[in-house]
Amino acid sequence: MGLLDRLAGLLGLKKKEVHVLCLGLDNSGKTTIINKLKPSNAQTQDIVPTIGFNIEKFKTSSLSFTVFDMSGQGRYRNLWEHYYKEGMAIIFVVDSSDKLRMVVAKEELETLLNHPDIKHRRIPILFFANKMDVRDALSAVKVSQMMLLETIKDKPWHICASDGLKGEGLQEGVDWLQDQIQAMKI
Ligand SMILES: Nc1nc2c(ncn2[C@@H]2O[C@H](COP(=O)(O)OP(=O)(O)O)[C@@H](O)[C@H]2O)c(=O)[nH]1
Ligand SMILES: [Mg+2]
Repeated sequence: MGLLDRLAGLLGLKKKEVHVLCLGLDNSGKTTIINKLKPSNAQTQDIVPTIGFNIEKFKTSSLSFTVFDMSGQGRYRNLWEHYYKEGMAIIFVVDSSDKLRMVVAKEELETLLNHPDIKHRRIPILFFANKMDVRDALSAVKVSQMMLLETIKDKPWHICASDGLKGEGLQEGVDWLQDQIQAMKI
């Protein structure tokens, strides 16, 4: 059973589909986290093997996920921005152990929040302060300060410390996201 089974089941009853975007820099732990979350009945869709732009897609009866790296000096930006419109919830993964690249992650977040397809929508954003197991990793509070999350006023957001390898912290995040999606009354 994946951690999302309960959420997928709940939405399946309503016959609704929710599209979740999972974003973050490469190496932040997106693939690891998503694999932990994947419901047992998930079907992997077209994994586009574009060189330098890695996108993963999978789908259950009621949830569909698109996962991609916001890296590559924006070279692939127009490819990934294409997916913003359909996103109804965002999971943004940050590597808490990589202080240098957190500045880049912060800039990518800023660009995301200012995008016309995101800016005026109340999309819930779940942040994972991932790799909390690494020595010297920043705490979720510190990550939230570095990423200037308090400046996000017009969207519900939440941050959880996570260990993608062990799966720790993921359920708390998914529970929050589930509440947000339920509140969306879709
Ligand atoms: N120590 C530690 N390593 C992690 C964690 N999550 C992912 N990793 C490792 O970080 C690397 C990048 O992970 P991956 O999921 O491929 O990142 P992606 O590029 O964002 O999809 C891999 O070697 C993972 O095993 C974590 O919570 N703690
Ligand atoms: Mg990946």
